[in-house]
Parts: sequence; structure tokens; C-alpha cells
Amino acid sequence: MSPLDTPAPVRSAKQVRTAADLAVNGAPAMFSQPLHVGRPNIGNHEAFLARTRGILERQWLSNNGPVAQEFEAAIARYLGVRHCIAMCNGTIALEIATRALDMHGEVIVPSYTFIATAHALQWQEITPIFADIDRDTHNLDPDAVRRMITPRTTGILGVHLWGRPAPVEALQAIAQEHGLSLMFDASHGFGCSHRGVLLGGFGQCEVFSFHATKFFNTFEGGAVVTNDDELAEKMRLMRNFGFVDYDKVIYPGTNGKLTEIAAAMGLTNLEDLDRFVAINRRNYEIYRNGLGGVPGLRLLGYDEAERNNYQYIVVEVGAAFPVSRDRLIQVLHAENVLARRYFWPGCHNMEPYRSFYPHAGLMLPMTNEVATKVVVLPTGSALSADDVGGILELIRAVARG
Ligand code: T4K
Repeated sequence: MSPLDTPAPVRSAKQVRTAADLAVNGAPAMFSQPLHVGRPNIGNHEAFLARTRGILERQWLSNNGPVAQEFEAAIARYLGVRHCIAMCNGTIALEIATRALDMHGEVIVPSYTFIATAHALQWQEITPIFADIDRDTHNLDPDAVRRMITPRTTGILGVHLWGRPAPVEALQAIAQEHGLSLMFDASHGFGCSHRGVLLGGFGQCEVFSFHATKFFNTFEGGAVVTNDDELAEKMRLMRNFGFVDYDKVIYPGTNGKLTEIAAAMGLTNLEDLDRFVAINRRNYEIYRNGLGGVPGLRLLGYDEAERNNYQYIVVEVGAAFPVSRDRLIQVLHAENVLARRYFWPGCHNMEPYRSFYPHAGLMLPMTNEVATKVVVLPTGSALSADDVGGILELIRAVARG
């Protein structure tokens, strides 16, 4: 049996009847080890080690090696796109993609995302312009995007937050109308579909992160995927310093290469993808059933008509809940449940953006509201159904006051 099926038991026998049973009030913690939001999903160890042995024997460790090429082909096939350009991480993949699309001046992006989405632009001296999100979906609000367009705007960088698709068609229409480039940060969206089509083929290109904490990981890694042959070729060159041949450079490229060992991890994890989804889905359904009817809590749902990776358990803590979001997190942390406040406080409230645009928040009321409410709960293959049950028991105890 794989370790995936049998996470080591970490839940204690404690039952939470009253507030006095909570660790925050001095009782022992419910879990003996921390439960993380981002514990990696890892596939078959033997398969990975066998691939690793091959890499060592071939003495080919990086730079478009055979395992990386196999990985790219497998990803492109899985997603149904023409090209996958594998990279060393999602941030570099975003930088290369925006540069290959010749984004410059201002690019519209949500503030409610991981900071890397904004930094990838800023790092290239492209100005990220933050547009507000939709209250319910947490994704870009197309009307807000329209409001932020200026003569300096060259593109839109949408994000499929939590793996739930951005408003793809509306953004496409805006981009066409204004002659803007459109790409997506699909870091959360590997294995998720929109209108029955897997994320990866929308906009001019899409970027994935395969960081350790992602549903599907390559230790560190990422990729740009596209159906545009010319763009793909450009990005392949940019990933390797712009070399077209020994001693011949035609672009100001960078080092975005994926190592062979990372690609081996990717191929191995790809073989277990269905199992990762099944576990995440099981956990999500336990959370959904357990949180239903708890006043003041809203679990962000996934569209069952689509394919989802169920990677993020996103809960909004509203005014009807007896304690604040931050107090709930404090209670959970005391129990070794390391819930997170992703993506508090929003990129516009972090440096350098906070100093650059001190009044940006005036245009971002929904971002500000959602960022103060969201708590992301642990899931993934490191959690058993019993662990999720324990977390629910804690939350219900807090809800009882
Ligand atoms: N765009 C979006 C929308 C993104 O969400 C991200 C990354 C990117 C772009 C950029 O992609 P990359 O350049 O990262 O490929 C994490 C990740 O570092 C980041 O990759 C991810 N998004 C973001 C949502 O979360 P942290 O600071 O919360 O991660 P970290 O390292 O503290 O890990 C979280 C928890 O997971 C830890 O407390 C312990 C556990 N963990 C972590 C690692 C690395 C493990 O158990 N094992 C591990 O190996 O940012």
C-alpha cells in the first residue's frame, strides 16, 4: 500500500464538548503533528527512484533532457494543447510568458492572488494595475477590468483562483475590443475544466505552477502551455538564455529550465493524479457536509459539472459566526491545524504596491472584503478522513460559542 492511502495517525482521542476542551484554553492539542494546507502529494516512490537512477546513469541532469521532454509531451497530451514549455517554477514561467507576449506599460491583474502574479510583472518593470474581483467567485470582475483600462494598457493577466475558472469569455471579449494580450495564471488550475475543456488552452497562453504545495508538483516547477507555435518557440529560446545554437543568442533570455529530477517527479505524480483528485474530493465532501448549516460560514463550492482538483478548501467567515476569522485561525493553530489566510491582505496592501498606490484599495472593495474573510483549511493526501472530521469538530465547537 502506498503512503498516500495511510497517512500516519496524528489525531488524538480528545473530544471537544465545550470551549474548555480547546487547546487555546489550555487543553492538549487535537493533533500531535501539524496539519498543513500545502503538504505535497507524492506518487509512487519506487517509480520515482527508478527514474532517478536512469537520470544518474545518463549523466544528463538539465537543459531539455529526455525526461523533461517526456514530461512536456505528457503534459501537453493530458491538457490537450499543442505546446508545453516546462520551467523551473511558475514565477519565471509568468515572467517569460508576459515578456514573450510583449506585455509592457500597464497590465491588468487581480490583487486577490498570490504575490507572484503581480511580482512577475513588476520584476520586468511592467505596472500591475489591480482590478477588483467578483464577490462570489473571487475571480476578476469583467466590469472592474474595463474600468481600469487606460491608453497604457497592453494586456490582461487573469487568474483561475482556487482552480475555479476566471470569466474567460468576458475577458476574451474585452481583450479583443481593446487590442490587448490575454493570458492566464492557471497555477491553481491543473486538472480543472471550463465548459468541459481543461484549463491550459485559453487566452494566448496559460501558466501553471508545479510547486511542492500544489495539487500536482515537481518539487519546484512550472510550465507555459499554448496552442501558438511561434509563441512557444520564442519561450523555449527565452527559457535557455536566448540561445539558438552554440555561441548564438537572439533574445535577452533567462534561465527557466526544468531539471531532470523535477521532470521525473512530475511524470511519477502524473501517474497518480486521479488518486490525488479522489482524496481531495473525498476531503472536500466531508468538509461540505460538515460545514453545511454552520451559521456564518460559507464553503466555496466547485462546479460538479466540471473537472476539479479540489485543491483548496476555502471558507469565508462572516459576521454571523461567533468569532472573527483571525480568532478562528488562532484556535485552529493551537490544535496544530495550520489553516492559512490566503491571499490576505491582497497584493495592493503589500510592498512595493502599497507605497506605489496607497489609495488602490478605494477601487478594490470586494478584494478587501474577501481577503478579511477567507480561511483556507488543510487537505490533500496527508490528511485522513478522520483528520478532516477532527477539524470539523473543532470548528463546530467554536461555532457553538
Ligand atoms: N501564481 C499563483 C496564483 C500562485 O498561487 C503561485 C504560487 C504562483 C503564481 C507562483 O508559482 P511558483 O513560482 O511558486 O511555482 C505557497 C507556495 O510557495 C506558492 O508556490 C503558492 N503559489 C502559494 C499559494 O503558496 P507559502 O509561503 O504558503 O508556502 P510554504 O512554502 O510556506 O508552504 C506551505 C505549507 O506547506 C508549509 O507551511 C509546510 C507545507 N510544506 C511546504 C513545502 C514547500 C510541506 O509540507 N512540504 C514542502 O515541501 O506559499
